[in-house]
Amino acid sequence: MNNRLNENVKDYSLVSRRRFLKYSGLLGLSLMGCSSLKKWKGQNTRPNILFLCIDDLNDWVGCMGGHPDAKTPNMDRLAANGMLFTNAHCPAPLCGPCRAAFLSGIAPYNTGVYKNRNRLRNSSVLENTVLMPKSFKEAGYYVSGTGKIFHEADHEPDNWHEYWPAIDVPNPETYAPPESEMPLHGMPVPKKAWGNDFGPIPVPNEETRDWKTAGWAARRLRSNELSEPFFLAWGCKKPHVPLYAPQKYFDMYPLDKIKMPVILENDLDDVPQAAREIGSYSWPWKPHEYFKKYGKQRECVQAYLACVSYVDDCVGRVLKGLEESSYKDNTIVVLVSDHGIHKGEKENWSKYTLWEEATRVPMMFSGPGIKSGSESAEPVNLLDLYPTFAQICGLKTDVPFDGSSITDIIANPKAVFNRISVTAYGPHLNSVRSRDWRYIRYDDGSEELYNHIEDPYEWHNLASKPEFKTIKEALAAHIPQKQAESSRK
Ligand SMILES: [Ca+2]
Ligand SMILES: [Ca+2]
Repeated sequence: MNNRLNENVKDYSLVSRRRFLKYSGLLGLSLMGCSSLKKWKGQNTRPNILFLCIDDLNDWVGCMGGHPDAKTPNMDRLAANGMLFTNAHCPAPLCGPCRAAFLSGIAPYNTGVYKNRNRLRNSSVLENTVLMPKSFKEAGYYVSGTGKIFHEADHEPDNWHEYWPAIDVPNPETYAPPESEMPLHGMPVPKKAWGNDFGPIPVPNEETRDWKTAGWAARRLRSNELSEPFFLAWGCKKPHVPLYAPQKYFDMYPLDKIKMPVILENDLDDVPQAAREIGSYSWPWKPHEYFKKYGKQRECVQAYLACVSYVDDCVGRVLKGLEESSYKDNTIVVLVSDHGIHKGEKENWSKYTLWEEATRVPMMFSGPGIKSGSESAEPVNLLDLYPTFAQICGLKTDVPFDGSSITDIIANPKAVFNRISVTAYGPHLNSVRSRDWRYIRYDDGSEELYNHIEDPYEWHNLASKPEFKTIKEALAAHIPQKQAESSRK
């Protein structure tokens, strides 16, 4: 243990140095221009990017081991054909701020976009920032998309050459149960809680949104009519609540056979009060109490797993389109989720927390120059996507990135780079993840510290133990001292 602590402390100084270079712009400059292109595995032409962005998918993906029952053969195959980042995290544990961050390359603590009510362009920092799709456009890529990439009203038509179903309509119609039948779960929750409904719906895939958008993406790829290089983005809305999916996906997970998440009784006993004031634990309608009272935990877990398998089928549909196209050998497929979600752990049934369940995301890269079956436990963040694309695809951007390219990890999956991932949920409300540790500091200064080697479920808060003072301070040093106020206007 002591060795590990010492090693970590020593290595943090290297990370700090890299962060300094990054902030000073030196690293950013070195990533740009044609010299980096030549380095991308000897490719003569710039690769296409097929970007698959899932909404609210946690680590309940077969290859990530988050849930032993999860059936996700398509995502598993994608990971097996490329590289899986097993320690990838979100910049913010909710849709809007996370997407604002990875689309701009700038972290919430620098933009002030912390909550879904913050519009991306209302941040004075992001007012004129060239966002990721636009940057591809400016670099000569053909840029198209469908589904949820930007968060709702943040969608910007001029970032794209083409969008489906329309340039200013990012999502097609989808089936929703009639109000008279809601909520499908049958608990007498207040109406404002119906958005968190779950249950099987009596329609085939063809009447659901993600199946439709996946079909468009697959057709577009299979048409062989996209001009190259291209950036094609598919934004998948499930497994975001409400957890509705066709019955056949529920049938894949018989209720009596589902394994429930591993939960420690009274897990919240050793966390600060501030931790109880975020996440669904803090919601007035107390979802956890409802689930306990009506015994619905198992059904909710089943519904989430059902939606995950539905999503996986949609992923498979898009990938089949690519495999049957002329682009399959020159396209890098990147799959991520915007953040994770709790399913009862720490009495939460939501995102909006700074624990592993909410911050950890699937991230996989597959395609030319990426070794099949490679895996890295290096902490990475969705903020690293834009700088990575900039390097691989030669995007000439001057965005002051808060992340950095992960091509060094792709080239050396087993190497240890001692990177750090920071997640933000408000000014001075941050979580830091290293390879082995998580440190959380709330805006009232209260703290949590978890040793992921010995305590992967973050059950035992070590923050108050004097013997961990050094490691705690080393992790805390990665939290930016200056943090933007909320940008909401
Ligand atoms: Ca989301
Ligand atoms: Ca605990």
